Amino acid sequence: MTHDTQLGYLQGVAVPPWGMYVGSMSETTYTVTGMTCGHCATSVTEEVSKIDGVTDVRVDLPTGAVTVTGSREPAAADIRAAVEEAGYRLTA
Ligand SMILES: [Cu+2]
Repeated sequence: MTHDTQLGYLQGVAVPPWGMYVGSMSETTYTVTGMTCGHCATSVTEEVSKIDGVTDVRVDLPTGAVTVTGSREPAAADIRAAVEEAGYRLTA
């Protein structure tokens, strides 16, 4: 059916809205141990957000995954220091 084919084509070429950031933004995921609740996540988010160049921090509490977005990849030592300042630890 012609209509379905055209729709499929349009979906196939759709560009995700975040595509424009590729190449200029860096996203790195770290794993933090010791976070047990929303306050923990907020503490880590606040400390990591202070790092120069960091524009966004997302914390997934169940897995401890902390995704850091920035204008460049932050130094692992900076992330580690910020996490420890908040009272938690970065794995490996
Ligand atoms: Cu907590």
